[in-house]
Amino acid sequence: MSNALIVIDLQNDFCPGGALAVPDGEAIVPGVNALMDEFDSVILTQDWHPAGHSSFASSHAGKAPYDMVDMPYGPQVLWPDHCVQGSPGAAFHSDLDTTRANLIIRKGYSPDIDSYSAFFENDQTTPTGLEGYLRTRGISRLTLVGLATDFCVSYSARDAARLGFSVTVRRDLCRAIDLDGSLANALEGMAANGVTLA
Ligand code: VGL
Ligand code: ZN
Repeated sequence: MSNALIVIDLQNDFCPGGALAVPDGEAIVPGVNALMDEFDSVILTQDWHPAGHSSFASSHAGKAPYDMVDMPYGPQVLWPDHCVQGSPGAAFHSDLDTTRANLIIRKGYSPDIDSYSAFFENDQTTPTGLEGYLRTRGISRLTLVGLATDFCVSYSARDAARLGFSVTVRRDLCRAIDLDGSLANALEGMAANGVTLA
């Protein structure tokens, strides 16, 4: 049974200077690069939204970033425009070692639905295909690192645990947005759902 390192959204827009900067986000890059050699497979995720995506506040008249809206699939935080397909902000941080990656999985490309998790879009049912990739390659143990702890890392970790993978989140190699207690909620939710926080 092999293991994989899943690096979540280590992209320019989530690093200082980016459109949706996660405080201290770029600080994890050297540690993430160094960890890659300990894994059979390295998988990168890339937030990849079309312009005018429904998760952008700019797509909703009268709304501002970090407001909430009700989508058909449930409540959704509205974000600044970020990770627009093909833009410099959507590119991986330039110091991230992408050469070791076996798979790059893009998410959030459907105009009407966001996708925090690397496994399912925010309706919690539309798959990204990552589960099939891991199962067909016999990968059962996952370690997650990246941005942001309380959104894409947490949603991915919980889905992975629910699907039966053995999941560890390296907290020292993640950074959080922390919106209204979202970090505490995410840590509690991951721990309660069988994710190992290391
Ligand atoms: C993320 C908000 C919007 C993340 C992505 O990578 O955690 N957060 N899109
Ligand atoms: Zn996004």
